[in-house]
Amino acid sequence: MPETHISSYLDEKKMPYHFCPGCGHGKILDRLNQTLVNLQLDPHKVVIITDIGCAGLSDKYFNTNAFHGLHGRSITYATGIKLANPNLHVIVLIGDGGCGIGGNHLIHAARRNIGVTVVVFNNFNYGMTGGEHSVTTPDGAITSTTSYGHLERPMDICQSVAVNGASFVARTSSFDDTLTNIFTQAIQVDGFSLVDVWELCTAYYAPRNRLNRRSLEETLTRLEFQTGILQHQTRVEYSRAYRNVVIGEADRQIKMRKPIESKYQSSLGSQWGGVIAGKAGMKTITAARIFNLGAILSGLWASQRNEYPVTVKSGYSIAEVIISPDEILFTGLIQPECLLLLFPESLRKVEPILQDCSLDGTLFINEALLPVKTKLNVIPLPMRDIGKQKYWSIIGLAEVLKHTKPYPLDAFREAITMQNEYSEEYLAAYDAWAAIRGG
Ligand SMILES: Cc1ncc(C[n+]2csc(CCOP(=O)(O)OP(=O)(O)O)c2C)c(N)n1
Ligand code: SF4
Ligand SMILES: [Mg+2]
Repeated sequence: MPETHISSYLDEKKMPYHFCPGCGHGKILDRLNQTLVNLQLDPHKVVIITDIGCAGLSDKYFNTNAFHGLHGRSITYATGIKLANPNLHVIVLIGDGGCGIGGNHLIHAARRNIGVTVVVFNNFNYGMTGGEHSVTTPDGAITSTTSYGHLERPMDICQSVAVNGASFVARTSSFDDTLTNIFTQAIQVDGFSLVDVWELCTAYYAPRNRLNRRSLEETLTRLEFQTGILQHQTRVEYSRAYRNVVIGEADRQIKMRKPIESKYQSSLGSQWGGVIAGKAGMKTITAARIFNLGAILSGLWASQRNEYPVTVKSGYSIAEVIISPDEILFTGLIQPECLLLLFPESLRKVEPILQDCSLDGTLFINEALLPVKTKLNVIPLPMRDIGKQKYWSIIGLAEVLKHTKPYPLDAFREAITMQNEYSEEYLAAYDAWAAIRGG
């Protein structure tokens, strides 16, 4: 509630409205203003979001927050604004044209039951651009694009949102004396609300189809489109539910997480990058994560970028890791110090690294893949002799650490124990490797 009574939410400097004489838009805005006056909403907490078209000119007349965007997208902006601050009263003013162009957004807003109010300025045509037909143009109607009579059935906006779960749905006309009351209920409902307001475009649709107040009501009857409050139900409102469930749970999980203490020392002086070229199902990405965890346990920063085909369970699997004594501000790996090549599935993908003459790195390679053409220093690894395929990524990284020493192997071993899954079998594989290869 504002501290002093607000007698109008309209900006007097902008008045009168710049609509054509008799256009229904002004009548609807008057009713909306009266609704805000009745409710005495804090103007700082009201956001009027307009779509495109003549209806889209409306927000500038109000002394509230406003947002004007692309045609058909007003409901997406409203959804974002309501999600950011559920305490706001978010009101969308949209034409029938916008409802066609952004029809899917209407349905999804209703399905989610996001707490925004949509007022449809339904004049059955694209007023602003010259009276073309829209999704609500009645069959038989003459418009600039349907000179011989419209052949399509008009979209029932109310039923479309009602069947998808809107909390409040009403249909009426701009001539309805109870419009303020309907708007009040729509704004007060805790959930998605929509009021479909039928009205006259006096420049195009009304003269072409001899539409006036009486024939507008006859059209409603002929089309068997019900009027009044069509749905009023209680459902959980989305923006509040999102705060409670998703943000609440995320906060809880973050608070539960223990920070990783650095217990080991690293002698790494500058950023170091490695590429692990594995195969789907062979835990390449898990092993890279463990490698990075070992780095963090050694006081380093770490980043990881994974790459695999859309068919995730077949083909190559590549992980790029960067570890550094300083914060990593760019996670792209341009010059890897090391390439660990374990499976033929990834060979083609790492070909550019193998062929790059400017690189002064080391290739740790499963010896079964030799020979390969490369300028890198090659260290062959007898993978078959030192462990099962499913542990090659872990064992291969242990070999890399043994030779390049960016941080101690003990940190890597501890990182293995910190995994929720696989830690026992990985540890057994690591210890068996250490016994054979002297880790
Ligand atoms: C994506 C996109 N397509 C087309 C247009 C052109 N355009 C501007 S206003 C308008 C018609 C608006 O009709 P409606 O939403 O019913 O509002 P009215 O003018 O009738 O109030 C169109 C098609 C646009 N701005 N953006
Ligand atoms: S063109 Fe139609 S919708 Fe636009 S202001 Fe004129 S009467 Fe209203
Ligand atoms: Mg229109």
